Amino acid sequence: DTWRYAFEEALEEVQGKYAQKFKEEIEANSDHEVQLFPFGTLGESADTMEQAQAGILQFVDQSPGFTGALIPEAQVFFVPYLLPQDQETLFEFFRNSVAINEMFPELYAEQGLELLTMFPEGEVCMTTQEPVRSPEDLNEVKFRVMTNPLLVESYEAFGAVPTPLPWGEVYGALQTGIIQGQENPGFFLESTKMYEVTDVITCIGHNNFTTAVMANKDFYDGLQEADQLLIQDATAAAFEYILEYQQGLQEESLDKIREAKPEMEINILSEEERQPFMETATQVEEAFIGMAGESGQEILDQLKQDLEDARQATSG
Ligand code: 6CS
Repeated sequence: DTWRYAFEEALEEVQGKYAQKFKEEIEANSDHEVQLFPFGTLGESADTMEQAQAGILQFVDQSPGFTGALIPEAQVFFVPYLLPQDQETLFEFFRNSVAINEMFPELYAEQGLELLTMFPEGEVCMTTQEPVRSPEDLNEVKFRVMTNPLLVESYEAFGAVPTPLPWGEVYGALQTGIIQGQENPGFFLESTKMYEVTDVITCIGHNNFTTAVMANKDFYDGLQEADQLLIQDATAAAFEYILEYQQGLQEESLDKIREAKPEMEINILSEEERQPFMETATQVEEAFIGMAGESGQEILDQLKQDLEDARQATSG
């Protein structure tokens, strides 16, 4: 039989690399076939999520950036400066987080989804037309964010005019000037040629792009135990593969951008310059609790504990 798996990026981008490895593992260890549907083949992220919930797709990769309405708690990944910048700590966190591995699966299950894994895709940087050295520089900048209410809060707190859009509209909206900025991890800025339609990259260390892979729950629950194990093993293998794949990827991607467009301005803000952006974290955290309630608070507390544990484990 054939299992259908959709993701939000191209085949050679991070989600695609993960999906290819998952497919390879499943097919090497069983008679099942996995058919991959990269971004654009089945619509936007909101469309593929509906298809996964309806059981038309067996697997889907959807980022919390688009899961806000469905699972408000998943917006926790948009509290700025929550995730560590240090890659070793970050990976340790994703491997062992109780919030991710035990709490989120229950919330996804309520939406008919079996959460298989979450993984990071790289530090998120802004691309804009003008340099950004402080929140004042974002004043009146129409800044595209994923369709996620907390991300809107966050960019409002950063001083911008947040404009939620699905991914497919971003390049054109920058080109025509409907928006003047957007954010994404380094590899994606390079592969989607954001440097063709913006002139400045600004990294303020506020986030790492998190994504989630899930299965339709009825499909998953209906499988024999051997097939569930097969899926779990393939998930674990692809997870380790994708972390390895990302070693050094951010720097390489920024270098490729410099090569493709030497006049691109790339600014990594100093600790001092980051300060006013960092100060928005409390306010955005409060907004998160407002949106996700008690269960959001529990997730946030656990996540902070998990981050502390990851820091301890990787220190020294
Ligand atoms: O910004 C977005 O909408 C897209 N960014 C990434 C890195 N992956 C998929 C998502 O749709």
